[in-house]
Amino acid sequence: MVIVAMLIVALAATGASMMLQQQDVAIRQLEAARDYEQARWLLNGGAHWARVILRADSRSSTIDHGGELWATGLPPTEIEQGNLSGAIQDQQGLFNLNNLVHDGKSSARDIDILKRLLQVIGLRADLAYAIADWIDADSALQSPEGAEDAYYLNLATPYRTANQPMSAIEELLRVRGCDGAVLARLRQVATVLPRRTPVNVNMAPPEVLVAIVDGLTLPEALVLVGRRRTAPFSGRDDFRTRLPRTELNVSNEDIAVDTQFFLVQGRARVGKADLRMQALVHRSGAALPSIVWQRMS
Ligand SMILES: [Ca+2]
Ligand SMILES: [Ca+2]
Repeated sequence: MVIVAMLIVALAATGASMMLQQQDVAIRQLEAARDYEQARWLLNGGAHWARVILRADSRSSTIDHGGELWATGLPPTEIEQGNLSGAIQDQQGLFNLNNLVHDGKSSARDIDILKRLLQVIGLRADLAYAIADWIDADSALQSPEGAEDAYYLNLATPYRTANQPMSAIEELLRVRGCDGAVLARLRQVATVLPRRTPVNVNMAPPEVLVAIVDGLTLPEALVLVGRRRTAPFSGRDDFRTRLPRTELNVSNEDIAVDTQFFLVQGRARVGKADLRMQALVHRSGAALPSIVWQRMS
């Protein structure tokens, strides 16, 4: 009788503790979901805020440079139960890899720009051919260093050439000769945008200036970058006249002093949720910039 009573008490105790445990998990799951939702809500608000700032900028200036309000970023800001931080990054100081191909055809002039860029950052210049082949619509090699289906279909894990504009710079990892180290280096000077873009000479790192102005040296580019801090380039002609030597020239279609594509990055920490957001936004005229794509992770 005593043993039976003890068994009943033990079972009841186990059942009760199990119930309590399940309730605890459910509450924690609810809390985590609530934190996640709040973080997501904050990041969406942050993306909207960034677009409003960019619209205000377009109404107050016709050029874009690193000294403007949008470029200052949002340092980690305390909010209820967490913090929010973010930044708006210009994308047109970078070389747009999709510029390599116009209407499906490789552009020799843009391949030369990328070759100079690869060289100045210490990578093999002939990678440019494989990248152009990856994007151009045809299956003909740009040069023996290029790569099309014949190369990729012979790999241990075969795949086909994209033969279309890149949608993310990480695609480089599939291109012949590109690995994680190459991608990390190229990220600092190159990007992938949905259409052809000129380089904003007010935002370009010195290496990109060297690439677009044939013959410009890296020390000369560093001087230009130093001077534009106090006196940003007001137009294409201003940039051209401030080049250090008269024989240096650059095509109008390769340069700009303003930016239309920006990357908005944000991070929200609420309770146990730690969420990051990236969005590519396109600003055209004085309208609220549109979101080209947005990712949360
Ligand atoms: Ca501006
Ligand atoms: Ca191709």
